[in-house]
Amino acid sequence: MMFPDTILQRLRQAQRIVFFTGAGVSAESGISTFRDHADGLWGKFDPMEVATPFAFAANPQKVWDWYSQRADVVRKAVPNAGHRAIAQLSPIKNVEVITQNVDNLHQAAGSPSVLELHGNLFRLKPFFDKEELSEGGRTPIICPACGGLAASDMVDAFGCKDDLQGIELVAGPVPRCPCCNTLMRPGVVWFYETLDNSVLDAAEASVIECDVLICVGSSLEVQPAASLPFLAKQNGSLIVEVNPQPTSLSEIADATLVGSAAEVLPLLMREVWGVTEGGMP
Ligand code: BV8
Repeated sequence: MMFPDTILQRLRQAQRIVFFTGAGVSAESGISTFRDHADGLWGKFDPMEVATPFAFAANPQKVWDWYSQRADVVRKAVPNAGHRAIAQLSPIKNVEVITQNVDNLHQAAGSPSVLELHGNLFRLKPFFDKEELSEGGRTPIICPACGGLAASDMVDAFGCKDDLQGIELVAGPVPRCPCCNTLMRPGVVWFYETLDNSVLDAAEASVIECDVLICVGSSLEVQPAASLPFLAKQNGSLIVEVNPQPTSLSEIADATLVGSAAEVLPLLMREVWGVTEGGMP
């Protein structure tokens, strides 16, 4: 058995279960993680050059190229047994997925409730560079197509969201909104950008109320996301960690399952809740 009886009991009785996930849950789908061992993304690229609004303002094409290459990898990826195991628990328990990942794989696996703390690769949005607009005191207005703030003399007042059809995160010149000419960017949260308050508030409420938080595949290095599992612990949740490596959470976790998401999560589902690949106990 994976757990002492006391913990097994609490897991089986739990009604509200949060899965807090990081890049490690998608590693076995062929998507690079950021910080672990040499082939992590931040071992090859400087996040300050590809994952901040300043980097995009300075060189939008370089940032767009980096993200469109990542998007190509994600488009070819499929959910692994770890994503599927989490999705299979949803029909029998109140499960919330809170992810730092931007790859849409939890949704693709069938998880019905996913909070994306750092946005989503495939949701583009307008880039608004305040400096651009302040020159010459042009009055900004909200673009009717992309919702960005655009200089009044640059907006097609008859524009609409449909005009953005076909604009995707693919290799090529950085696209612009056809109605206001604003550059488009990936809908992810970069360093030095605040998370969407409504998403963060929902995530905090969820971890405070949950009976169990299962932390899968995160180094817990990035704030404010990394504080959430600790907030759950402070509020009396049972904490289980799934990771081949120890993290700062390991010291306070009630159980640490050393191993990969695709190996451990199906075992966890079967042993604790009797859920198998077929999805039913
Ligand atoms: C912000 C973009 C306010 C999307 C990313 C304190 C409080 C507040 C802010 C800060 C603070 N201290 C510092 C900051 C600033 C900064 C920060 O946290 N910096 C850190 C690095 C020091 N935070 C921010 O800027 C955040 N915004 O706070 O706004 C503000 C405003 C202005 C000025 C200051 C503050 C925004 C953070 C979001 C950044 N965006 N990415 C994208 O391109 O993907 S971060 C990036 O890291 C990804 O989103 C990623 O999801 C995230 C976290 O990484 P992990 O998911 O944990 O992945 P990692 O590779 O690190 O670890 C993988 C783990 O998996 C490992 O443990 C490994 O052992 C394990 N593993 C490997 N294989 C497997 C496995 N596990 C299971 N199975 C396997 N097979």
